[in-house]
Amino acid sequence: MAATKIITQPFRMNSSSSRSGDSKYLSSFVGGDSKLKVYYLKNKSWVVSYQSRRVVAVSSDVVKGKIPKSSSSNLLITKEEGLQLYEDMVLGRSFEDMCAQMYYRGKMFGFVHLYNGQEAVSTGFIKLLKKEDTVVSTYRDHVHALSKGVPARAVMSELFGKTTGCCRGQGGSMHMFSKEHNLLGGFAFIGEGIPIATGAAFTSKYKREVLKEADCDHVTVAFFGDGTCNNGQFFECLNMAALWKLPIIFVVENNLWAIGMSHLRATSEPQIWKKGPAFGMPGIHVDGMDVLKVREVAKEAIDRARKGEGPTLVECETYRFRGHSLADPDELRDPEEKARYAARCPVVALKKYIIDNKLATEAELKTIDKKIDDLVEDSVEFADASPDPSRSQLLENVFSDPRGFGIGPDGKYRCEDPKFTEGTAQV
Ligand SMILES: Cc1ncc(C[n+]2csc(CCOP(=O)(O)OP(=O)(O)O)c2C)c(N)n1
Ligand SMILES: [Mg+2]
Repeated sequence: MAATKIITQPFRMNSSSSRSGDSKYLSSFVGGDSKLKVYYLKNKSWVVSYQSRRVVAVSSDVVKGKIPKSSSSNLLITKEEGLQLYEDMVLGRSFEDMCAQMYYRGKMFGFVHLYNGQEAVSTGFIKLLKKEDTVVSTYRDHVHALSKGVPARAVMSELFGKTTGCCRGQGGSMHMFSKEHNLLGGFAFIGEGIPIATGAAFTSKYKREVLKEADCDHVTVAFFGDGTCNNGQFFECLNMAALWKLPIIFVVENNLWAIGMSHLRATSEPQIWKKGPAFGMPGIHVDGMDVLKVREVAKEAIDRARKGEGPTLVECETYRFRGHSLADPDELRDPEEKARYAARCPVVALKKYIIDNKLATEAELKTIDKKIDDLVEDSVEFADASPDPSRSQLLENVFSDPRGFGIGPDGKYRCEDPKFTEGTAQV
């Protein structure tokens, strides 16, 4: 029997804190081939065969090689594409800056998590999707919703808790949802969206292969953070997606922090992309502060999924420019680290690329800035002027015991009783 070690002293973990802030660890990569042992049933007995299968793992260096340096005829994006990407990223940034203002003015309730700094990931992926494709987000979801086409008015109203919000004001910041735009949330629990996304991808495959809807080539993109990758649902879903070759892209927004926990202290193998090949799918690391690199990687992953070649895991190295939520004073992170990533602002980088390559002029970009400023301002005015939900809406779309909390003995909703909310917050 093994000896039991009795720990009498407080146990201090070797926290590898010396790795904190070192982003070089993410730059190396490996790749290769592996043989897949496949068992199949033939004449009632099991037969083994070996299939050669490529397990791809690349880093952003591969993408870097594809980005032409000078010739404008050789650019990765057209003028129209460049302006579309720029507009979407400026929308994300301006909208979130406005959210901060409105939150501190008391217009929003509960936690509000902003996306500043991470825009290249949302824009790089979602702007390549069709309307029928599905996006699944996290609690940091406003910008994903905007990129997917949910109108700024509907997102802002949702944040204000108004009836004109995309969930009639019942979801709030962490629960953006739009059936019309195939945005399946918004989830407060970390990792909660990953199985939903896997299910959505399964639906597409089922429609195509079982229901014979030949034109159903829809893909799903699931976004989630580095901290979430230590959650079991991540591993379970990688397994299922690879096993069933589902049309899904798992996009890790590795901003190096999970609230106040450094990714490097929390994760035994911090190179998350390596977990793709471990499950038999490509794993890719990309510079998530560069929308053009993200877009190149996204194109390949989406194309693979659409062609029925299965899932991809993409790790985007990014950074959030604000605290975890607007309630976080953000005093834990090293100012030097913050300054290093601030210097790589994805919006500024794209603007420079567009100007340097003469895709558009400063004046053209300013016109977009102005258009977005007006749009965001309009969304606030609209949300502010919109009505609050009625009290009865509180108990709509919930499962409730008719004889219990929801409906009184008189058969009416208890919340219709003016005394219902007495002593609680005004609703
Ligand atoms: C199941 C669950 N456990 C814990 C939490 C508390 N929590 C909220 S955010 C967060 C950190 C998530 O970090 P990451 O996945 O890196 O996403 P980021 O906030 O950096 O975008 C945790 C642990 C939660 N929301 N859900
Ligand atoms: Mg994180």
